[in-house]
Parts: sequence; structure tokens; C-alpha cells
Amino acid sequence: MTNSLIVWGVGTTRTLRVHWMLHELGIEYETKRIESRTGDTLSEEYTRINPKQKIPTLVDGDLVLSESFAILRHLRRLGELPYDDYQQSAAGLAAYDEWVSFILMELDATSLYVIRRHKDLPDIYGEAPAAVTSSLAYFDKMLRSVLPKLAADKPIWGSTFSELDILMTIALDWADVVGAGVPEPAKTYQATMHHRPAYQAAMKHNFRDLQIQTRPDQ
Ligand SMILES: N[C@@H](CCC(=O)N[C@@H](CS)C(=O)NCC(=O)O)C(=O)O
Repeated sequence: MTNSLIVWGVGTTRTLRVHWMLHELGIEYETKRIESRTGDTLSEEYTRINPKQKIPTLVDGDLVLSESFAILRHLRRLGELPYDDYQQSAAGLAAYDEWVSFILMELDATSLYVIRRHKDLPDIYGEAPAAVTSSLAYFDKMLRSVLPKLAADKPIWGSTFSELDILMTIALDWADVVGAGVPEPAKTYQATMHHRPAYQAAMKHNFRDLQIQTRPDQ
């Protein structure tokens, strides 16, 4: 076992990534329930921990880690998610890098986050209807490009669940929220992931007491 872990942040899709991984691993941790856009992230105490003033942040003893994907990787090294032979092969590792780049850059940063900023948060980031429309179309094109690589009932990388499933499922959840549309087999893949007990427990933990819609059925 490691130091006691503290996760700062709840209530966003990026904090959900971290809570989901911790629930998958069954690692106990403490949650500091600060939220985005409430002023919580601007406090002196939190700014000392994370000068970016963003959530999530993981504190693991002397290690203070921001960036949700980096946190997922660190947690995975602490826990016991198994790797299969493919996942440890050169081809598997290359495919991993390709998936991460694709989900974080093409689906998230250049599509969903642009929509989020300019559709849902125009007071902060400005109105930009053309950017929203083109990002919706771009998301659709990018997602459709990987549909042949997705199976409805299997992890996206190799044969065992990984942090890539966390990234992909939450991207698809977010696509639902912004009305981007999720075609098959991604839709059934997403539903398969939603059945994981750790996803359900993390959803409750992350969104407890918060009026945030994360899926159309919630
Ligand atoms: N790349 C970062 C992004 C973190 C991020 O943008 N967090 C947002 C919430 S989703 C935030 O904390 N914004 C500051 C605020 O709204 O107070 C990560 O993946 O952890």
C-alpha cells in the first residue's frame, strides 16, 4: 500500500476519470469536494497545491499531480489492473499512444471542449456558434473514423479494461450531453462500460448532491 491518497475535485468529467479509476482499483482515498467555477479552485490553499487552479489534483504523499490522464497512469501503477500480452507488446504500446492522442486531442480538446466552452460557458469564453457547429461535425467525423476498431462488448485496447476505456467512455458521455450523437457500436460499448460497478459507484461519488446532468438518462 502507498501513502494515503487525497483527490481534490468532484463534479466534472475530468474528476470522474480519477474517481472511476480509484473505484476500479479498490484503493481507499480521501476526497476534498471542491468544484469548478465556484471559486473553490481559487483559494490560497488550493492554489499552493495546484497553481493551474484546476481540478482534479491527486496528492500522494510528497507527490502532487495534476492532469487527469497523468493521475490515471500513476494510479494504475499503484494498483493491480492486469495487462495482457498484446498490451505489453511493441504494437500494443504503439496502439495505446495512438488511442490516447486521439481521444485527448481529437475527441476532447479540439471537439468536445470547444463545444463546452462556446456553447455552455459563453460568459467566460465568448459566443462562437460557427466553432460549435464545426466542432460537432468534426467530432462526428473523428468518432466514425475509429468505429471499425471498436467492439460493443470489449475494452478498446487489448482484452482487459484500462484507463483508455475511462477516457473513451467519458468522452462518449460528454458527447451525449452536448448532443453530438454516438453511433453504434460506440453506443453499446458505452452502455457496456456503464454497467461496471466502479463506474456506477464513481458517478455517485463524483456527482453526489450536484445538479449536473452527465447522461441523458440521469
Ligand atoms: N487537462 C486538465 C483539465 C482540467 C480542467 O480543465 N478542469 C476544469 C474542470 S473540468 C477546471 O478545474 N476548471 C477551473 C474552474 O472552473 O474553476 C485535466 O485533464 O486534468
